[in-house]
Amino acid sequence: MKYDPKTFENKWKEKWLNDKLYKANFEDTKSDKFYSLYSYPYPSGAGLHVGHSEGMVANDIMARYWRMKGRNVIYPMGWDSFGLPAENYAIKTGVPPQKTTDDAVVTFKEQINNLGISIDWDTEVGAHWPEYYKWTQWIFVQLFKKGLAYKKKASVNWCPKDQTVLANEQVINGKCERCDTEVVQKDLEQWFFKITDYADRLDKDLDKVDWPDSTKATQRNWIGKKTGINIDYKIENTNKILTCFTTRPDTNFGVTFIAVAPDSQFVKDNIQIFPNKEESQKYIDETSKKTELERLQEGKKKTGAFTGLYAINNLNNKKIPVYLSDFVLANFGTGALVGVPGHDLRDFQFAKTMGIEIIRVVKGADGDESEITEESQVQEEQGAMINSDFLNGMNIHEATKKIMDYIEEKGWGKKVVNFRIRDWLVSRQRYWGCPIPIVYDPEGNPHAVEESDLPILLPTDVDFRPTGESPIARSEEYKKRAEEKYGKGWHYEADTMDTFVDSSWYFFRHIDANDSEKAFDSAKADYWLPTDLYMIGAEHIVLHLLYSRFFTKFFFDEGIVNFNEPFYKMRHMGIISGPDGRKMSKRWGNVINPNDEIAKYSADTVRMYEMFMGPLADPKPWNDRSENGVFRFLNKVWDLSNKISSTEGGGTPRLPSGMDDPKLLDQLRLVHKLIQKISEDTEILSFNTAIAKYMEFINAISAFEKIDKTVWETFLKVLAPYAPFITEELWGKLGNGYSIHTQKWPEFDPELIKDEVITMAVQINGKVRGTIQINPEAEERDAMDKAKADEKINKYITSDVRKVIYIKGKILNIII
Ligand code: ANZ
Repeated sequence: MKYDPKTFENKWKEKWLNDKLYKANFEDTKSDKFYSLYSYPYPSGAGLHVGHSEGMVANDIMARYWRMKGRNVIYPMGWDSFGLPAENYAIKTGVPPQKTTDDAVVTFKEQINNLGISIDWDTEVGAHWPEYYKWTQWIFVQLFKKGLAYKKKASVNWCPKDQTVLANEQVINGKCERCDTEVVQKDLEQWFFKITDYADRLDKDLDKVDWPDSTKATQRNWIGKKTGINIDYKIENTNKILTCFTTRPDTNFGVTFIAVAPDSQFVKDNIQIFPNKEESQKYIDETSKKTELERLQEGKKKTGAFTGLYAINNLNNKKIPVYLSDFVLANFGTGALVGVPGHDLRDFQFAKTMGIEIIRVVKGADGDESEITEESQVQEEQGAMINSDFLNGMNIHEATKKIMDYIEEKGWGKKVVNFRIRDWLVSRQRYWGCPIPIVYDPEGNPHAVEESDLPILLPTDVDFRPTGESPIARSEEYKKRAEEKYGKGWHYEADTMDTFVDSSWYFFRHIDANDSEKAFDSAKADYWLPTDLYMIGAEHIVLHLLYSRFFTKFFFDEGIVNFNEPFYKMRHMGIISGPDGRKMSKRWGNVINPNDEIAKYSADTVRMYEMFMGPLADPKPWNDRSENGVFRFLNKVWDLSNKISSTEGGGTPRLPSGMDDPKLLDQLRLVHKLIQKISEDTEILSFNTAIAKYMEFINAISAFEKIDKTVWETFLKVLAPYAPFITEELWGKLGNGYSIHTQKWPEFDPELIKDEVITMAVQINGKVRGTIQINPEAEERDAMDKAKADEKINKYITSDVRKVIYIKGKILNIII
C-alpha cells in the first residue's frame, strides 16, 4: 500500500475533535503546565494563509511535545474579530459585519483543523461575541472607576476618507495606511487609558521576560525613559519663567537658543506678551496643519519663528533668544528645549537655518577643538568638556552629574524622569467594535454603566456609511434603549473601542472562556499564566505588547492576579513570501492557502515543510520543490513501515544485557540519538534542524534489511508532534492502541548515545600532527584536552594558542 493521506487524514481529524483529545485539564492545578499561545488572528474573508499557519504549527509542535512529556497543556484559539476590514466590506457590499465575520471564522477553524493543530476548542473566544465583549466593557468600567479611563480633547490624526481617527502607526508618510489619503489634524473629545502611569514599570519589568533582545529594545524605545533635569529660565523684562527639559545639562554653557513648541501651554498662555506676536501667530497656524510624524521627520528642513523674547542662562548670565519651532513637541518634557547646536544634530540644523551662534563645549574626536561648522562635527555621545568653566576637563558623564547637582543646589532646576510614551487613545468613531460602556446624563456628564447591565449590545439598526460622526449615534434603537433605561435626555457613548483593547486580555479569557460570572477566574489565571510560549509576528511587537502588559499590571494592582507580566517566553515567526519572493497578497495573486497544499500533498507535508523552510524567525519564500522533498520523506517513512520485523514492541527499546545482535545495537543507537536531538532542538524551537535529523535517521535506518519494531515505534512517537496524521495511522497499523498523541515521550539511554568514537585529525597551523579518538559530538574543550594529553601532538604546541578551529566530528586545527 502506498502513502495515501486522503484515506486517513480526515478520519483522524474528526476523531481527535470528537474525542476532545487535546482538552486542557482544568481540574489539575499541580502538574507543570504549558500555555502555548498563538496571537489570535483577525478572521479575514480571504481565509488563513501559510504565513498564519507557520506560527500555529510551531506552537502546535511545542504543545504536542510538552503533552507527551507529561505537562498539562493548553493551546487555545480565538478571533480578533472586530475591526475595520469587515466594516469597510459591509459599506461596499451591504453584508453585515456579523455575517462576514462569522463566515470567516468557520473557514479559519476548518483550515486550522485540517492542519491537525491541537487546539482545545472549548477555550475559543471571539472579540465580537457579546459574552466576550461584556468583559471587555467590564475592564473599561474598572479602569474608569480608578481614574485610568478619562476623556479629553485631543488633536488627533484624522483620515477624511475613512472618516476615522488613526493611531500614529497607521499614518505612513502623512497618509492613511489603508487608503493613502492625506491625513489631517482634528481636535476631538476622545477616551484615553492612562498607560503613562505604568511607564516606569513597563520599562523595568522587561528585565523579567525571555523575549528577543530587539523586541525588548523596541519596547524600551517606545516607552522612552529619559533621565534629565527641568531647568527654569527667567524671561527678560517679565516675571515669567520658562522651564526646559534636558538630558544633557553638561552642555549648558553651549546653549545659544531656546525653542518652544508652537502648540505648547507656554505659548498659549503668553502669546500676548511676545514682542513678535504676529509672526509667531502665523507660524503657529502653519504648524497646526502638520501631523506629529511630519514634524519629527529626520532630515527635514527645520523651520521656526523668533518670539522676540530673551531668557537668561543662570550659569553665565547670557541672553538666549526664544524661538518657536515645530521640531519641539508640546507633549514631551515641558514642551520647550534649550538648544545646543554644537552637540545636538537637530539643534545644529535649526541654528544653521536661523543663523544662530554655535559654541563648542565638548572636544571632538582626537581632541578637536576647532569651530563647529559641519554636521559631521556635531557629536552627542562622548568627549571631554571645554569652554564650560568649572566643568572643563571632565568627561561628559561626570560633567552631567556635577552640573545636575549644582543646578539643583542653586534652586535653578529639578531632576526628573520623562517618558516618551503617551496615554492610549481608545475611542474610535466606527461601528464594528466594542461599545464603550458609558452613559451620559442630560447635562453631558459621563457615568459608567452598572456592571449588572453589561453587556451594552452593539445595535444592529445602523447605517454605517461614514459621515464623520460615530455610526451608532444614528441608531434609533440605541437612543430608545438608553432613554427607556435612564430617562429622557440620557444617551450612550456612541464611540467604540480600539480593537487593541479586545486583544489586550484575550489570553486571560482563554483559560476560563465559558465563565458567565466573571472575566476569568483568578486561581486559574495564577496557574496557567504567564504564557510559556507566545508566538507573534514581528509587526505586533510594540502596541499590542505594551497594552497587554499594562492590563496585566492593572489586574495585578487590583489583586485579580498574582503576576505582572503576561508573556514569559516570546518568539516571532518570519514572514513567508510568495513563490515570487513578494509579500503574499491578493494583489499579486501569490497567496498560498494551506488547504490547497493539503490537497496536493498532505497536512503533514505542509506542517513539516513550513518548519523545514528555515529558522523560524527568518523571512523565507515558499518553494514548491522543497515542499515536494518533504512529501517524499513522508513517503519513505510510510514505505519503511512495511519493513518492520515481527519482534515484540512496546516501551522505549533498550538492549537487554547480554544481547549481542550488532544490527539491533546499531538501530538502537540511531533512535536514541534521535530522541536526544529532537528533544533538544524542539525545546529551543529549532524545528528546521530537527527535521533534518529525522531525514538523516530515515536514510541511516533504511540501510537495514529489517527494522526492529520497538525502534520503529519509538521513531513514530518522536515524529508525532511534527507529523501527527501519518504517525497516528502507522502506530495503529502496527497494532498499537489509540492514540500515539497520548503516549509518553521516550527517554534516551545515555549509554546508547555516547559510546561512539571516531578518529579525528589534529592540525597545528594547518599541518596534521597526529590523531585523537573522540566522540563526534564532543565539545571543543574535550578535543583540546585530548590533543594536549597526546605527547606527539602536544610537543608542537610550543607557544600560546591564538585560535582554535574545531568542526565537530571532522577536524581540530590549532593556530599558535
Ligand atoms: C540639551 C541637549 C544637548 C539635548 C545635547 C540633547 C543633546 P533624547 O534626545 O531623545 O535623549 N527635548 C527636550 N524637550 C523636547 C521636546 N518637547 N521636543 C523635542 N525635543 C525635546 O531626548 C532628550 C532631549 O530632547 C533633551 O536634551 C532636549 O535636548 C530634547 F547635546 O537638551 B537636550
